[in-house]
Amino acid sequence: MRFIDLRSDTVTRPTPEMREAMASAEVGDDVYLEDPTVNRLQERAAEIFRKEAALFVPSGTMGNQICVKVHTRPGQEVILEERSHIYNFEMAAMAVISGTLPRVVRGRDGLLDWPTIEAALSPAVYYRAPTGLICLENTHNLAGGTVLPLETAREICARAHERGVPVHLDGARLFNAAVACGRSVAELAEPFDSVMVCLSKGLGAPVGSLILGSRAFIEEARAVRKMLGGGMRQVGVLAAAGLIALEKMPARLIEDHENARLLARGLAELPGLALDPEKVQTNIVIVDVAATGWTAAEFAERLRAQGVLVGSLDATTVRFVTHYEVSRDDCLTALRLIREVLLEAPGARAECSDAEEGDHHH
Ligand code: TLP
Repeated sequence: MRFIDLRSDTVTRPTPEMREAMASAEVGDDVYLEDPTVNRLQERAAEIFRKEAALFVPSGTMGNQICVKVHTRPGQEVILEERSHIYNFEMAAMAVISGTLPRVVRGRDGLLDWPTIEAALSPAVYYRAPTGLICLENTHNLAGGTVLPLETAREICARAHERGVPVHLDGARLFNAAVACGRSVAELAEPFDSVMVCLSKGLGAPVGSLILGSRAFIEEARAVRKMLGGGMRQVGVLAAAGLIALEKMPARLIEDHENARLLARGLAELPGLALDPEKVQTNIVIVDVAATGWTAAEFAERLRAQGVLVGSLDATTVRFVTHYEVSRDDCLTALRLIREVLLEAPGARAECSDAEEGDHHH
């Protein structure tokens, strides 16, 4: 069976063009700084993002954690959003690797603003752990791919800098944000001291992320990458795919956003599924399935049996992510299959019998 895989944009496989570029990539030992393809990728990325320097890293997680480590010292606090990836899905690395304490705050749709952050800053008294860093996420994954407005990012960074606090951007899907708000990634990255961006999500590269910042920052980051075991040798084979991801793939992300909106509008009409399709800005759709009477895992299991893969985030929510291996037709097929699957849902049956009895108190 061919699966329609909506679990994540991380599942995308390299395009034929990437495969060719990988096969013919010029390589050298990148720990000696001698891999020409890696050097080209990093220079090109620095140009595109208008930052002084860039560093190729094995994963988004390592990229984020290198940045946390370079910006902070042990015993400091890091302010981040309650549902942020760095806090939820990176194995407490900020505590283990950097000795820092997360101070989480809640943002509307995952998006923080300065007043919320200001209230969480440590007062400058000797018995409180100082705030060493603020981390933002754009797009915000668990809040449903929401886009952080550039004005908000500018204000947060300007105010944080007045207080001497650096700001890191988890921009795993910054290209999606750029497409959605009609800005360049350079503009979206500008206010931040460091940015991590993934090549292996919607951009389709098989492996790899980049971190961007000042030359001095990237020099320190390279040392931390080595410490974590992320110094790679003839990694130009991956950078070759990364270059194509960077140059060619952003232009088609708009399709993923259109497909996500199509999916969201269709899902919103199905019984038992709760979501606001108006809130879908990029390639992520998060749906509450509680009213189906199934858990998210049970719902995902039923869909799998029909050839549709989705991810369950917690007991009642599932995530759909569009990407270049899912077409508009696939989305329509998925909607049809989901509609059929929902006919079996205990919640849907309850709705029918309630309606028959004219009983609506549920
Ligand atoms: N996100 C993955 C899962 O880990 C949840 C996904 O399928 O979306 N920042 C953000 C905002 C991310 O969404 C992810 C990956 C990362 C960082 C980490 O990237 P990797 O997986 O390369 O370590």
